[in-house]
Amino acid sequence: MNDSLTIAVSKGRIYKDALPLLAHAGIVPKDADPEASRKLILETNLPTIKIVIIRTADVPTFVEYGAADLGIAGKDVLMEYGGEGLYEPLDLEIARCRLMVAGFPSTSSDGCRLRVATKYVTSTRRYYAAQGKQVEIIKLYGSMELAPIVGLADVIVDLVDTGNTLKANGLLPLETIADISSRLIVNKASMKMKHRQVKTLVERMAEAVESARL
Ligand code: PRT
Ligand code: MG
Repeated sequence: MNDSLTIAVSKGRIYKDALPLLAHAGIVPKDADPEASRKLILETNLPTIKIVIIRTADVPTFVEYGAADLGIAGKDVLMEYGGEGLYEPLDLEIARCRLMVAGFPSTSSDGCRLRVATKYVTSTRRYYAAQGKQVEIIKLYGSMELAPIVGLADVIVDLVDTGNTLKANGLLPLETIADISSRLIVNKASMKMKHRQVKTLVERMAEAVESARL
């Protein structure tokens, strides 16, 4: 049986924050900087472990379909992806932020349906539905902050960390939908077929999270 493991990670902040945890688990990529090397498959110091570099939103897809055994993805991405196709055994406590409703200080929909611009369509619909509110959701792929300014939407739903991006555009955080951090996810078949390797890796990553907390 094939005893190698492939781990899917997105470049950018998740990769950067995941490196120390992976190192603690004994995994060190040979090309430490995917931004510089442009490689999509990174060999590591361990011949049985490789890392594939993919877009954040594609990580759950790669893992669900078994193109990667494990992955690291933001809870925001996992909530949007949904489904029962993955295991999520560990909160890595990295790349933390909040999924928030934001807008101008005195936002009201004047009795009309609230218009919400976001790339998080599923989470947004679920959030308002839980309050019994029907809203009009406008799907955007970026620059959400612009939407209330140009009158495209009343509010936005987006990730907020320091709040500086909102502030720079005259917007305020209004409501928190969810606290976000990145999670280790595992393909269901790999969890069975490569149980020993996966379990060892999850345990080591859990130790790394624990010691990062101290
Ligand atoms: O950039 P790309 O299109 O490739 O994909 P991506 O934007 O999804 O990747 P990346 O690396 O930007 O984000 C990956 C993951 O990091 C997200 O899925 C989150 O789980 C997590 N994360 C943590 C964040 C932030 N913090 C964050 N602040 N992702 C994005 N932001 C953005 C936010 O969208 C807003 O534009 O930063 C801005 C707000 O930051 P503040 O500090 O100004 O509030
Ligand atoms: Mg980005």
